[in-house]
Amino acid sequence: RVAVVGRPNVGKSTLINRFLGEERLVTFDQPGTTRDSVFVPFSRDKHDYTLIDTAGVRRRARVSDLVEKFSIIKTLKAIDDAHVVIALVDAREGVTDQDASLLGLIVQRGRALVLAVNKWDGLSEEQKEHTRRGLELRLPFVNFASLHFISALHGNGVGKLLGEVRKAYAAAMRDLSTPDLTACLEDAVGRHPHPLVGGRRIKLRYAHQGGRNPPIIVIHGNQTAKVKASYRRYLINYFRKVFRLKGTPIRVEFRSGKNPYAGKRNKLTPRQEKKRERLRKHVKRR
Ligand SMILES: Nc1nc2c(ncn2[C@@H]2O[C@H](COP(=O)(O)OP(=O)(O)OP(=O)(O)O)[C@@H](O)[C@H]2O)c(=O)[nH]1
Ligand SMILES: [Mg+2]
Repeated sequence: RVAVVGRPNVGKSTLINRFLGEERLVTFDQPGTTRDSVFVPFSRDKHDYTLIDTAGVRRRARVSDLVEKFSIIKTLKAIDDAHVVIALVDAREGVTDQDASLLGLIVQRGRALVLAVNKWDGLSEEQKEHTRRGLELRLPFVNFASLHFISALHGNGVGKLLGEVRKAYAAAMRDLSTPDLTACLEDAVGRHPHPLVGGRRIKLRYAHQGGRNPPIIVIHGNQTAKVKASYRRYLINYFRKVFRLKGTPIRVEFRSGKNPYAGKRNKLTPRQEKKRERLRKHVKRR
């Protein structure tokens, strides 16, 4: 399932029509043309997709009417329902606050992402430059996604998108083995150890996969609560490079201690205490 999202009028329905090769969805030069998520089954090169056309999302503060509020909830649900999101940015408007907050949401939800700047046709060099700078300055946090400059209306650049969607999907669903992850972790730490914290070393011992879509990498060690944010980013980038995880967010979680209960006595509930007492008596009697 592939959700196409972006601000109103950015060209979401036009893009899906372009994939289909026919004018199936209503498009119109006015924001708010699509009000509800539309699921469109579609096959290309022996792969089956469900494309989800969504209502455009604008900033919450501006949303007054109720129909539109429901549209936004439906779009957020489409993001959750999708495996991969194609996010569109309007080249004529440049990168706006709404784009940044919508992309923030997609990353927060852990969705695989393909980013496309639409309406790239007939732009002046200044407009292009302005949009490029906007991407660099305002959207550095989605640099894990592949970026495309397209024209949904004329079809330029559209052909590559589905291949990138498949790659992002494969990355999001990858199985990573514990030995491979641990070797990669050792490598990363060997090259660039975590700085001492209060004169003590943080040990990162091994890593295993804790989930898919997005990949979650669980790292075990000691004092892991003190791992710095910058070091987490370093590790994420390292894993991303080694395992070629393009197009998907990656989560890294830390756990301290081999077994958090080791050496601790299990504290019983009053009920369990009573049961144990009963058992003891029973054993004594015999
Ligand atoms: N020049 C140009 N116009 C485009 C392009 N893609 C879409 N448009 C035009 O932009 C307008 C809006 O397109 P839609 O596909 O309806 O946009 P949408 O994102 O579905 O809009 P909502 O459903 O309102 O959220 C239409 O007039 C399209 O013809 C493009 O690549 N270049
Ligand atoms: Mg639409």
